[in-house]
Amino acid sequence: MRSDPRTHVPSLPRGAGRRRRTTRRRRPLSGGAVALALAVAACGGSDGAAEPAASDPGAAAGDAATTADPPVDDGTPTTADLPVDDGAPATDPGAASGASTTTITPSAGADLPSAAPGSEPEPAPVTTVAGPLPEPDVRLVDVATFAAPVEIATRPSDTRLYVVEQGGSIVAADDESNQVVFEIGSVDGPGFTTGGERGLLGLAFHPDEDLAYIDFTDGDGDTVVAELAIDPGSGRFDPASYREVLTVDQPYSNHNGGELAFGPDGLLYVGLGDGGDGGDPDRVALDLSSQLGKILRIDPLPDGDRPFGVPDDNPHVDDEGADPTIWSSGLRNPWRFSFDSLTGDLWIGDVGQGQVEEIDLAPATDGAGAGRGLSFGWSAFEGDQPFNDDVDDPDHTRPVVTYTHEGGNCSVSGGVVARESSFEQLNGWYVFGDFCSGTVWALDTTSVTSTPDGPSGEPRLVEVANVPALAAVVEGPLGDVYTVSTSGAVQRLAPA
Ligand SMILES: [Ca+2]
Ligand SMILES: [Ca+2]
Repeated sequence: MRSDPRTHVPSLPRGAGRRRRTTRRRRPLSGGAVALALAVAACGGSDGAAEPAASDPGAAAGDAATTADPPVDDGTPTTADLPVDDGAPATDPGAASGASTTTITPSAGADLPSAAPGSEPEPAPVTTVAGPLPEPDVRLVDVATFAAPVEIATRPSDTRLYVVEQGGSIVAADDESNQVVFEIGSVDGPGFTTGGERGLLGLAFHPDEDLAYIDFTDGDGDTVVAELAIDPGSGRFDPASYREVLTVDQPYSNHNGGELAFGPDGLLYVGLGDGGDGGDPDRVALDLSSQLGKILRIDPLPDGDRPFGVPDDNPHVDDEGADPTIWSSGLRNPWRFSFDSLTGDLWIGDVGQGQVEEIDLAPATDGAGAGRGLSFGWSAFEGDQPFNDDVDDPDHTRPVVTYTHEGGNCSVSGGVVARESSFEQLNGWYVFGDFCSGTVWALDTTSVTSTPDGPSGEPRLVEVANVPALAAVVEGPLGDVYTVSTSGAVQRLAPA
């Protein structure tokens, strides 16, 4: 069913005042494919070691009974999708201390800008921060342990971390307290399914209203986005206020997306995977009549008698047969994405099939609009490699970073650009990682950009930490950056 585009979008005030908005103009850069594979020196895997631990169903160490069977990709045994609990301990003190530099080697056939001495340097992307950035020397500080945490959200005017537990709870935590503010079982809703890639997967707070939005898997295995009112003082969710905003049929148990994020425009972005199985069997990701394999953009407040509004500047509102909620397409499982709080750029970690993981960058224009109408290529392409040859997407936005499953990698967990961290050397770096290898990388955002002709610049990546079962890298309420492991640990990036 196609809902009608709304005729008017309220001009929503911006969120919390600490966010800065600046204008960044990008110099048009000539193309030049920058398809890079990361060869992580510390891992050095050269054989089948990248096989994910999905076949280790007993490994969910210490998780509460309601949470987290280790996710198993039920479609393709060779495919690892988030989250796969590899059973590793929540913390590895030895791994947390040493930063090392990631070696970047071009993949076969990569068309790289020349780095030969004396050659004309690649013009640096124009940003508000000059690069190259000083390299951060990272140590991980334990914050607290939770039951299969998969995400952290922040609430305007609240300095607590809102930790999302896959089994259905949300815990507001700070140095002095852990308070359960929501349990999915308290609502009169459509049921709940957890385990594997299902469960309570996403949370975002409205920038201007005392409302929270959750993304979870219902009793039928479908994706639901729902709204709950919050007590502004305690942050507790009111179960009686539960209201369903959006339901999306899920044909398979995996690839459910789960990210919810309010953009710089005050609208809600919803990440949805391609529905699951393996290889996008129904070819939905490039099909604009399907909400699967997309990032949607909605105004989650009721619009007349409709449960949400469709912004009239969504890219496909006038396209016959297209779903008007679609913002970006061609995604396999955009498990975690975020907006750069300084630039408005959209950064997506899109989980690969069996070979290649990718980070996508969609630049904003004057601080907004990042990703509008863009396709990211799946399933015509997996990362920088052709995939299904019966679909085509020649003009898709190519990833700025790719890495292979060598060395134990299996599934990218998208992260965040640090901008206001008290760890000042981290600011300007996009921090992300891999679920299986636990490798956490920082990407110097001044080293690369994305143009209509393709990515430009040579990604400068530093391996900064290791977090087994890494589900997310997020920005906390005061700007610091945290890692989230489904094994339980939430840790903060701090100077070594
Ligand atoms: Ca699914
Ligand atoms: Ca892609």
